[in-house]
Amino acid sequence: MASKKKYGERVENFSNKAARELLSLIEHKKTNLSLALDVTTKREFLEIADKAGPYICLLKTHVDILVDFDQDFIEQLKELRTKHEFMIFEDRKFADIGNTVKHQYSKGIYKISEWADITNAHPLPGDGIVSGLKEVGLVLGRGLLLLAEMSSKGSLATGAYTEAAVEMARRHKDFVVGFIAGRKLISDDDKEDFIVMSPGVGLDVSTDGLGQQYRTPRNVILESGSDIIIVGRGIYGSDKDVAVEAQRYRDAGWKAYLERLAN
Ligand code: S5P
Repeated sequence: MASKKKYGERVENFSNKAARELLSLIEHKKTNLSLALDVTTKREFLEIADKAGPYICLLKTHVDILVDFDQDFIEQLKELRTKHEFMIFEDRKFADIGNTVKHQYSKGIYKISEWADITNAHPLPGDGIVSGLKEVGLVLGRGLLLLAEMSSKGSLATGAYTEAAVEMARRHKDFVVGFIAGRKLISDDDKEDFIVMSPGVGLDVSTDGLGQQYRTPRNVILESGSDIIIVGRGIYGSDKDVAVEAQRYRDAGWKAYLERLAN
């Protein structure tokens, strides 16, 4: 069952700083849209982020695809974050043992923990991955999502694997704030709450030729009980007016949420 609670009412369900901030932001900005900005140059990235900024709650990055990544990119990203009031989610998909991911999260050239409010990890290696990331991120007020399901065709993250991801999250509620999944994974319960973010959202096409599978905001938010729609090429793809499309997805996501509350 989808949650009937407003985003703002769910803040108290979380001790995690990033989760509390995100739910408050969604409530007051009235958007459950996350932009997945997978472009490969700083210039394109910053231009699109500036145009879409007013309509999103969360900007999802893949900083390792930028050909000209540098510290200036991070400074400009932070400026946009303040200007438009969105949070940042580095979609790093950590997948190694705790000791390794700890370094990957805080060190190297990207120093993800310094600027990303939220990041994510595959539960595949077991609890150590969460413990390692938590050692770095919790004191900084960061939050983690576990990839409990994937939107791509043939994904192996199903059934018992997905259930094990939920159990893992339950053991680390201070740091794991939710899931990447196509649907709400736990039944409504006043005592526990997780934020579900769903990628593979598009209004115009159903696939991308490389295994991605698209569903509509209505399907994801209203019918499947997810909380945040993650949209990429549907907004910045070729011939798209970024501001117009961002507004269109923002409106569709919010309408589906309002319908869910009213149902
Ligand atoms: O299962 C997943 C998980 C993620 S995080 N499927 C996904 O597509 N993603 C990410 O969402 C993917 O890495 C990409 O950044 C975004 C979808 O982009 P789009 O252009 O297909 O909307």
